[in-house]
Amino acid sequence: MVTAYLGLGANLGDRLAALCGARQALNELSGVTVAGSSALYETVAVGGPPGQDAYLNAVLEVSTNLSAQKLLEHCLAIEGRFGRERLVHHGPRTLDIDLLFFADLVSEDTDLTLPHPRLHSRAFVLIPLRDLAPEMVHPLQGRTVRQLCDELPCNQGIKHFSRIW
Ligand code: PH2
Ligand code: MG
Ligand code: MG
Repeated sequence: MVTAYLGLGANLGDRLAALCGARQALNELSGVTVAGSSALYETVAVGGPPGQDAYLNAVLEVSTNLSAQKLLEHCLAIEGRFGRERLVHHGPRTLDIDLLFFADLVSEDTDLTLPHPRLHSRAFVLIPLRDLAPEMVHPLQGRTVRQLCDELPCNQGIKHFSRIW
């Protein structure tokens, strides 16, 4: 069994239903158990077209005996079930599920870069990740999630939304 961390985000449609539904769908996969959930955060959209609605973001910890590639395939399929369309780069989305860490695996596959290539600079990922894994060391940055959070420029539009979901 391997511990992996998944970043969830939605800024289109019923955001809370999408995040809750994604967590349930992940837990129902054979070979995947959801072992922890961060709080929910409402976050200002980073990148993409201007004027987008705010995101709900969260991070899940999963235990899995699947490969990183298989887990990614399941994540993409679940995004599809929740109506994900890929029209505009960083455009609004009903559900995004990103592989952040897969144990301490480092991979530069074109379709699966691990750790997620932007996680160390994104407050909307690091702050929920810190709820679950503050002492996890980023294998390329050589710093803990807590340290990476402390190095972020001041609060980049991240609001605590709810602990329970
Ligand atoms: N995801 C993106 C681009 N921008 N901004 C926020 N606040 N939250 C996200 O999850 C997010 C984003 C690409 O996946
Ligand atoms: Mg993403
Ligand atoms: Mg994605």
